[in-house]
Amino acid sequence: MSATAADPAKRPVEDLSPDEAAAELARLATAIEAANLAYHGKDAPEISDAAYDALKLRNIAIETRFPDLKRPDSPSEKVGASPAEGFAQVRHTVRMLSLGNAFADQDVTEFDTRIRRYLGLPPEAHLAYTAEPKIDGLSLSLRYDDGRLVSAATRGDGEVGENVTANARTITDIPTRLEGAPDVLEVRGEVYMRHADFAALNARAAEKGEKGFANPRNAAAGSLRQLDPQVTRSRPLCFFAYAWGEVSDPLAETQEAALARLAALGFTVNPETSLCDGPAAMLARYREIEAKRATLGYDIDGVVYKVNDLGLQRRLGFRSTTPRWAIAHKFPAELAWTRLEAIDIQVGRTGALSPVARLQPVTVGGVVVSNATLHNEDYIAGRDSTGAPIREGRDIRVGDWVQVYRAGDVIPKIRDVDIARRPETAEPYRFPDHCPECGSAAIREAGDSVRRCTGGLICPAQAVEKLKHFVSRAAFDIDGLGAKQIELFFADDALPIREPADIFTLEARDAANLAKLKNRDGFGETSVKKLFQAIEDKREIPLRRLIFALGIRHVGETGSALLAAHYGTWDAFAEAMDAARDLSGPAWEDLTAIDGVGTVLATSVVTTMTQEAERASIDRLISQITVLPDEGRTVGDSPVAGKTIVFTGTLEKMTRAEAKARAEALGAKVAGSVSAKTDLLVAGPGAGSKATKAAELGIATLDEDGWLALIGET
Ligand code: 5U1
Repeated sequence: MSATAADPAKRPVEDLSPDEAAAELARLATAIEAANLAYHGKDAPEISDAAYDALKLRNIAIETRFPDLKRPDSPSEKVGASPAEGFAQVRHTVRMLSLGNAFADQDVTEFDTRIRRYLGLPPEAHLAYTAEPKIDGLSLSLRYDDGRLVSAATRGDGEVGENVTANARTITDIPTRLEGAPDVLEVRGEVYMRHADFAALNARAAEKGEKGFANPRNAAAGSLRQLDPQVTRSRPLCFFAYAWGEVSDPLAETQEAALARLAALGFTVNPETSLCDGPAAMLARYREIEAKRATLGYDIDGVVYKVNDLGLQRRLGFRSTTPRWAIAHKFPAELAWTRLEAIDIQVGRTGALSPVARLQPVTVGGVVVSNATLHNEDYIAGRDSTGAPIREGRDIRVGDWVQVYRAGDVIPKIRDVDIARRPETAEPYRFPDHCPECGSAAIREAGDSVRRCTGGLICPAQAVEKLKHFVSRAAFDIDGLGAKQIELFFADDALPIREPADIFTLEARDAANLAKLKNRDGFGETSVKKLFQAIEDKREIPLRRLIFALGIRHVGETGSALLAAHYGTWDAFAEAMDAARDLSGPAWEDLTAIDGVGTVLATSVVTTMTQEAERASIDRLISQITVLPDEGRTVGDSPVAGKTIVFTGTLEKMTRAEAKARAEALGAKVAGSVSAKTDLLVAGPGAGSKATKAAELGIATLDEDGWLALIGET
């Protein structure tokens, strides 16, 4: 008989009765034992890695729900089993944002000024902010449907995180049921470990002869990202709630009241949170929290300010990954001295040669640092890009004692050098003028602070970095084909991926190669099938993603979106780039007239698209895929996507900056003057010559209410 929904082996864990769960745990123990024996004992796996992981995860999920039924021979207690592949992915319904940073007091006053300017508020208007400690932990999003915790996900890249639901359920600060919550509620906050708990955990590890964690943040992250929730349960994790994602009913009208609501629902919110009525009060609060930092009992790395009024937060909206209405005011960087052992050169996807300092390992603010960026050759030589001295002109040499600093999560940097301790034998560093990867000349163009390899596609370092970019999240985003796999395939002579087109011929080449991929390390029949399917799923790709994926220098996500919105289809784009080679022709003029496309971006995209070898490689890719025409930036069906809009006159319901940002977020292009290319004029009171010109040209004109109705904001 085939398995059905009534078969306990197929039923969701939530639906199992205790008797069924006990039977299921027995079946899983036998199946996992058999798989272990085949894998370790006989060296002949009988099931795929993915199937093995599924059995282990199901076993853990049942044990978490029925801890009393855990068997003495529980497979989750066995050591030496194959590590599971990892966590399932969760796509956040509302993106998890990061925060812009302020370091100096002035950055905070400028933050307030920017907000007032954006909202059109005069300096004397009252504008309140919340100030709360920035916890140095791990962001987590908790989803509650009808008051039941249904999912917990790490931040990941903001769009897709890891499913750590079973682990989150073991944290006592995280309620699994809520009374009186909206039907859908995503609560966001930080998982962290208190200093005392961290010290005790490391002491226990030391007693057992195990390696401890470097700091409480690592301990929290390592404990939450455990495949076995029993391990998480044994770790003393805490959680502060400070934000929310999707909600079916608004929580409150202010940040302060929303936090109070979260507290009433059973979450812990930080008791140091307070309301400040402007930058002076914010800075005073920052100093108070900084003074208390050492006595809080947990790590914080700054203070977060948020506009208190949630209506204003909505109006302020977001830049690409950070909200305009919040900022993190970081505590000063942490410093340490160590010896510079070597300078290595890394070659990036655009050929940039980046110097990396290899350091004698040193603890900086609780983290062991052994690498730091040295920026570029001028920085090493002790001058800035204009030739003016930095560090009073002191250069950096291998063998020197250097001062390392790190602030938050950023890559550690070298701040200074101690000339008095310089070994006599230390020589000035000679920056390579040839690529260390392919030997091609590395040249520095006038006005560029970076030296670049001229090897283009023949440079393996550039090619592999380009491929990593190609498969990255904002580009083709191919499941199961990340940076690590790209490196493996790039180095593989039997089934190589050396350029993007190779990804899409992989399955056919594998078939011709007697389907050997499934026998490769790290692959099995199922994972190969999955990979081929994931590649197949991306054979159709929107134009803006494709342009971004090509990894053309100076063409980021915004530039790609502008180009895609302007040209609409791949053929139109490619033809226009060919024609734009003539710098005095109309195609070049049209390209550089796109609002947001400067000559630097334009030169870069035309050069890449018309360089013979690059273009041949791109054409090979195009022959493998289907490029979907552009459909607007974030809202594909927005009526203004791809349209050129001009705003004129006084807007009363939003400022000009807001209107522009809104239109651009919907995929429109906002121009400063009316021309034959204008699709729509939005005219407020006092509109003058632009309205007259639009009327002459027969361009559609709306007032502010009409505009808001058009974009669905009435
Ligand atoms: N206290 C606090 N930390 N923190 C971190 N609030 C806060 N808000 C954040 C982040 C990333 O993000 C908001 C944009 C929701």
